[in-house]
Amino acid sequence: MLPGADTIAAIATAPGDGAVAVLRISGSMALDVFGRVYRGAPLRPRQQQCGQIWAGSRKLDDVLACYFPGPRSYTGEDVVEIGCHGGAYLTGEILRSLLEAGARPALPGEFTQRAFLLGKMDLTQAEAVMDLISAQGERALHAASEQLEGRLGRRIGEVQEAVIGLLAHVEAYIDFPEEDIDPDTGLRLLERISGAEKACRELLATVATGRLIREGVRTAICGAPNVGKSSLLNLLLGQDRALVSERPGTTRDVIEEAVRVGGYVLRLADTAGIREAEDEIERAGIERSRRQLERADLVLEVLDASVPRERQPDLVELAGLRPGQSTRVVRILNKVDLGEHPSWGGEEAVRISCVQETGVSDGLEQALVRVLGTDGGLSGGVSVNARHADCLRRTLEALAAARAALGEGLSPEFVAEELRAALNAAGEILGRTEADDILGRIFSSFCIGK
Ligand SMILES: Nc1nc2c(ncn2[C@@H]2O[C@H](COP(=O)(O)OP(=O)(O)OP(=O)(O)O)[C@@H](O)[C@H]2O)c(=O)[nH]1
Ligand SMILES: [Mg+2]
Repeated sequence: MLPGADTIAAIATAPGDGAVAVLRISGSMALDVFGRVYRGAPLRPRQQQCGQIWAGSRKLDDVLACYFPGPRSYTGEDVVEIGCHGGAYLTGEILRSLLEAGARPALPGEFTQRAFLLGKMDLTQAEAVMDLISAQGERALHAASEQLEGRLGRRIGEVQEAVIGLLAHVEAYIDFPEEDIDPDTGLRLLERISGAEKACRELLATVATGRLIREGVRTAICGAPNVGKSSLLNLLLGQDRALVSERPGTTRDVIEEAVRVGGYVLRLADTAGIREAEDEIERAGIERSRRQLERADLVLEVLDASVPRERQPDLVELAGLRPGQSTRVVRILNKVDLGEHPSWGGEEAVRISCVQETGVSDGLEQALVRVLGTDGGLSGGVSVNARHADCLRRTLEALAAARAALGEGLSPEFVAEELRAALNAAGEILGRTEADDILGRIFSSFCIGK
């Protein structure tokens, strides 16, 4: 449905009781709907006014209300926001009175959808609104606010501009069929295609980091029995969550908890110590450890520093974890309070003691940030999600095809077709395709009479 066709209303704050709550009305009838339930100081644009909400002859609440005339509002339509007391029943009653006054209940995300449809934001910014709301850690918040601010949109816009420029050139040759693309121009076009490909590749390289930031880092605490895995989980959590005992084989089931470290959210999984177990239940637990290990983004490999190195199998020996696979591994030597066995000398590892609570904030957390923060992309404040990555891959395929067509000396129509496909795929990221307005852009910006 087109924006403006009807007026929507919803409770904008989280369900439940709170000091205050906010309801929102958006649409061409927003002011009328509100006027039917409101008695108080007349609303003036972007100024809060005091008044009351009434359901017929029943006063519901004293409220503060603010009117944002479109297009200078969140959705781009006329919007009224009502700040009321935050009871779940009360807000429900106010919403009911708004619906009776002619609004319809908003669908999930509909305010933001309208903002997108009315051109207040591109699709990456609309997605960022959701990311911002669901952010659990500092990095997720930072990435979402950068995206909301339009950083990713601008990078995609630059790719689009480059492709539109290329297309303009190629289309000019189509208009003069007697001319082939001369080799010099061909070379310059190839270079510009490579430039656009490079920009896409750089963005695509941020997808792994983007997922870690948005969804949290799946982190498995693994190692041999009794090395202190559960103790480490408890220490990171700041509470006695997992059972700890001096008996090897204590943990059987996987225990999962989330913790914030260095701005990341780690989804920690404490696992059963891996060894050749006789006991069937322990074997089942160890099987689960292996599964956690396989799907983890990050493995905290715990070893016992007080035991000679040759008697402490590492994860490669224990579980066949091959170094160099994409999983990041942080090696931890625990129990340094018992004295580190000389055979560990020179071993690159984070040294901690779960009993004395040393080495975590100064050593482990820094190591985690180092290993998680090494992916590119974060520095530019941009990281793409899976949807963006899919569009970028298709953009790259089309650009490669355009490059091949140009290189093989195919007619300009073929090159133009691939470039248009690239433009559409990149445009999907922003929720729009530029195909329709290419012509206008070409003739206004490109001098055809060379
Ligand atoms: N001295 C010392 N003992 C520790 C340290 N960390 C853990 N322990 C002890 O080591 C024993 C095993 O600790 P857990 O945390 O249960 O070890 P785990 O790796 O989870 O063991 P499983 O679940 O059996 O695989 C317990 O008696 C802990 O108190 C440490 O830093 N120093
Ligand atoms: Mg344990």
